[in-house]
Amino acid sequence: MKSVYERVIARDPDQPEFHQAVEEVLDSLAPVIEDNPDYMDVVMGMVEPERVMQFRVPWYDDDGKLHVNRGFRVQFNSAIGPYKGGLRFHPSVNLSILKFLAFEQVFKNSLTGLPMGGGKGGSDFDPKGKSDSEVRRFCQSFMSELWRHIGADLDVPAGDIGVGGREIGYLFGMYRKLANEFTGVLTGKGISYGGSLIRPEATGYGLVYFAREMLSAKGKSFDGATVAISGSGNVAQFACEKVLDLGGKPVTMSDSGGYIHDPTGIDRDKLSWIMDLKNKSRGRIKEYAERFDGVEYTESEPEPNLNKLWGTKVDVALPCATQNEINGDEAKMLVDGGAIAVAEGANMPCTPEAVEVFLKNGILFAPGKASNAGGVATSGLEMSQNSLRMSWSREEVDQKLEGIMVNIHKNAFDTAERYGMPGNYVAGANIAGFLKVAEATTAQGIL
Ligand code: NDP
Ligand code: 2IT
Repeated sequence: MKSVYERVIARDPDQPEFHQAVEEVLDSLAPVIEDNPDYMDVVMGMVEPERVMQFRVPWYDDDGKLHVNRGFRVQFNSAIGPYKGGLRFHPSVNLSILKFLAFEQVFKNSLTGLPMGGGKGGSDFDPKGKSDSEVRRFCQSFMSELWRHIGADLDVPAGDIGVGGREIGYLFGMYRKLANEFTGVLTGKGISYGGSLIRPEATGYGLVYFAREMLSAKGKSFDGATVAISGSGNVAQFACEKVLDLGGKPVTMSDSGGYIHDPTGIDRDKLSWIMDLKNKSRGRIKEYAERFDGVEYTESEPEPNLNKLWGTKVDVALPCATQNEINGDEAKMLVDGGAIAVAEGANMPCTPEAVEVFLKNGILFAPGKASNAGGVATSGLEMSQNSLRMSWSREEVDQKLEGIMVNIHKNAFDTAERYGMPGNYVAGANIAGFLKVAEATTAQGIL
C-alpha cells in the first residue's frame, strides 16, 4: 500500500489535495487487501484516472475584452457505470483539486448503489461579479469543447461550487445545439427541460438524513440541537432547511468573506431571505447581520488564523463550503465547545488531523463521500427519469433519496463493524465503496 502511495506522490508531486484523498482511502483498505491480496492490482489501477482532458476556454467580457480560462474533465473510473460528477467554476480549480474530487466521486457513487462511475470537471473561471451574459458566453465556450467528451451513456456532468441551475441551463442549451440531440447529458437541469424535482435540495437534505441516522444510532436526534453550518450556497441552504424540519436550530452560515452567528437561530423566514440574497441578488452573507438584529458578523482572516466559526458552541457541525475548511486546531475548538457530531456536506472539508481529533474524542464523524452522496444519488434518479422519459413527484424522489441515505448509513456502519472498526464511518464508507468497484473491475479483467 505504501508503495502505491509513494508512486502517486512521485508521479504528481504538485497535487497535494489528490495525495490527501488517496492516502485516506489507502489507509482504510489495508484489512481488505489482507483478506484478498489480489485486490492490490485493482488498487494500483484505481489511483490513476482513466482519462483527463484539459482545454482552452476563450470568452469576451461585456467590454469586449478577451479572457482565456482553462477547462478540465477528469474521467476517473467507469467500472460500474458512465462517469458522473459535477463541474466546479472557481479560481482555485486545478488538476490536483479535480483529481481529488473525481477520486472521491468513484467511492461516493458506488455507495449510492446506482450504476455510476466517477468523474469531475470545471474551470478556473470565477463567476463572482460577472454579468449574466458573461456567464452565458463562458458556459457556451466551455461546452463548445466539452461536448465531444460527454454523453448520456458516457459521462454526465452536473453542478458543484459556482455551477448551479443557471449555468447548467446555458451548458445544456449549447450541448443540445452542438450534438443535435436532446438527452440527459447533464443533471441538475430545470424542471421545464428534464430536471428532477428535489435535485436542488438533495445534497443538503441527504446530508441531514445521514446525520439523523448517525445520531439515532447513538440514541440522539436533531430535536433541540444547535447546529453550525458553513457556506451559504446550495448545500448549506438545504441542509439548513432540513435541520429546521427536524427541530434543530442552525446558528451560523458563511461565505468566503466571513460568517454570521445568529444566537436566536436562522428560522424559515431568515433562511428564505438568505436564499433570495444568494440565488437572486448574489449578495454577501455579511448583509444578513445588517438586516437582522442581534447577529454577529466575523470577517474571514487569512490563514494560518483559526476560523472562529468552529469555536461556536454547538451540538452538531455541518461544514458545507469547501475542502480543508476545518483543520486539527479548529476540530479541537468544536470538541471543546461540546459538539457530539460532525457530518461533511462539502467534499473533504476536514483535514486528516481534524478527522483524527474527532475519532479520538469519540465524536460521531460522517465523511463526505457517504454523507453528501444524496446530490449525486438524485442525479442518478434524474438520469433514470430521463431514460424512461418520465418524471416522478417530489414525494417519490424525496422518499427514494431518504431510502438511499439510510442504506448508505447502514452499509458504512455495518462494514466498519465487520472489519473490526465499529463506529468508524471513514473506514466503513471507503471499504464499502471500494468493494463494489473492485469486484466489477476484477470481473471485467482489470483494464
Ligand atoms: P455553491 O457554489 O452553491 O456554494 C459554495 C459556498 O461555499 C459559498 O457560500 C462559498 O462562498 C463558499 N466557499 C466556496 N469556496 C470557498 C473558499 N475557498 N473559502 C471559503 N468559502 C468558500 O456550492 P455548493 O453548495 O454546491 O458546494 C459546496 C460544497 O459541497 C463543495 O465542497 C462541493 O464540492 C460539495 N458538494 C456539492 C454537491 C452539490 O450537489 N452541489 C454535492 C456534493 C458535494 P463564496 O460565495 O464567497 O465563494
Ligand atoms: O460532489 C458531488 O457529488 C457533486 N457535486 C454532485 C455530482 C452530481 O453528478 O450530481
